[in-house]
Amino acid sequence: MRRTEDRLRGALLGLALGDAVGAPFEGWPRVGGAEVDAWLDDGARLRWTDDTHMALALAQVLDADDGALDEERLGDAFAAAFAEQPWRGYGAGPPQVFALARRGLTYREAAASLFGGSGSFGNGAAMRVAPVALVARSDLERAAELAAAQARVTHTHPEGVEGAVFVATAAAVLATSDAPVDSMPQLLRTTTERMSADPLRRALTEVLAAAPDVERLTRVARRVGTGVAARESVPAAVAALLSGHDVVSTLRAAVVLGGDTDTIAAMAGTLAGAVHGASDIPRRLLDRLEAAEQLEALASALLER
Ligand code: R7I
Ligand code: MG
Ligand code: MG
Repeated sequence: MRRTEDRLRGALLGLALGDAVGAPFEGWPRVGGAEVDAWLDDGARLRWTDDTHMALALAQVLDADDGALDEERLGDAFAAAFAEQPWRGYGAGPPQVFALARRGLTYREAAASLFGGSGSFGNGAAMRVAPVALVARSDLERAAELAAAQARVTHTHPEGVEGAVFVATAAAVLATSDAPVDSMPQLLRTTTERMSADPLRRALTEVLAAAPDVERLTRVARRVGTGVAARESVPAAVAALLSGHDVVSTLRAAVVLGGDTDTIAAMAGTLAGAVHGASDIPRRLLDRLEAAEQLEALASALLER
C-alpha cells in the first residue's frame, strides 16, 4: 500500500519535474544529450510552466470537491490561475476559452467552439492530468471519467480528450499494478485498446510494438512527431517511458526528442513517476524544483482523502 502511494505521489512530482526539466528546450527541433545532462547537473531553480500550473489548479479543485469534479468550478480555477500568471507559456486555446466563459458560455461550450468548432486536439488536457490518478487509484473507469471531464473544460476534440484519458488511466494502472516493470507494454496495450480516436491510438500501438528496442522507440517517436498535438506528444511520452530505466533517464529520453519538450517530459514524468515512485526522484532535483513542498502537500491531501 505504501509503495502504491509512493508511486501515485511520483506521478504528480514527475509531471512537475518533467515540465521544468523540459522547459528551457521547448520548440527546439532536437536536443543533445549533453545539453540535457548539463541542465540536470546545473544548480539553477527548476521552474515549471502552464503544464504544472494547470495541474495544481486541477489538484486543488479535486481536493476541495472531495474527488468529484465540477466543470465550471474547474474552469474558474484554470481561468484564475491564468489571470494571475499569464506568462507561464500557455497555448493559444485556453485563454480564448476563459474569455468566452466570461461572456456567459459554459466552459465546455466555449472549448467546443474553438478551431472552427472542432475543439482543441492539443496536449493541454493530457499534460495536466496526473492528479486524477491520485484520486482514482486502481479504479480505471473513474480515472477515465475524471480525465475526460477535466479535459472538456478546455479541449473537446476526441484526440484532446483521449490523450488525457490515456495518460490518466496509464498512470493509474502503472502505479497500482503489481506486474513487473518489463510487462509495461502489455499493461499499456490494454489501456490503448479502450481508445477510439484513431491517429492517436494507432501511434500509441506503434510505439508499444517498438519496445524494448530503444533505437526503434526513438525512430517511431520521431516519425510520429513531437508537436503540441496530443496525437504526437502523448505517444512520444510513452516512447520515452519505455526508453528509460528510472525517472531521470526517462526525462532525459523525453527531452532529447525535441519539439514540445516540457510537455512530453511532463507526461513521461507522470508515467515514470507512477512506475518508479517519488522515492526514485533524486533529492538534489526536488530541492531545485519550484514549489516542490506545495506539490508534495497536495499529493498528500489527495492521497489522504
Ligand atoms: O493544448 P494547449 O493547452 O497547449 C498546450 C501546449 C503545451 O506545449 C504547453 O507547454 C504550452 O506551451 O502549450 O493549447 P491549445 O491552443 O488548445 O492547443 C495547442 C495548439 O495546437 C493550438 O494553439 C493550435 O496551434 C493547435 N491546435 C489546432 N490546430 C488546428 N485545429 C489544437 N487544436 C487544433 C485544431 O483543431
Ligand atoms: Mg508548458
Ligand atoms: Mg509544452
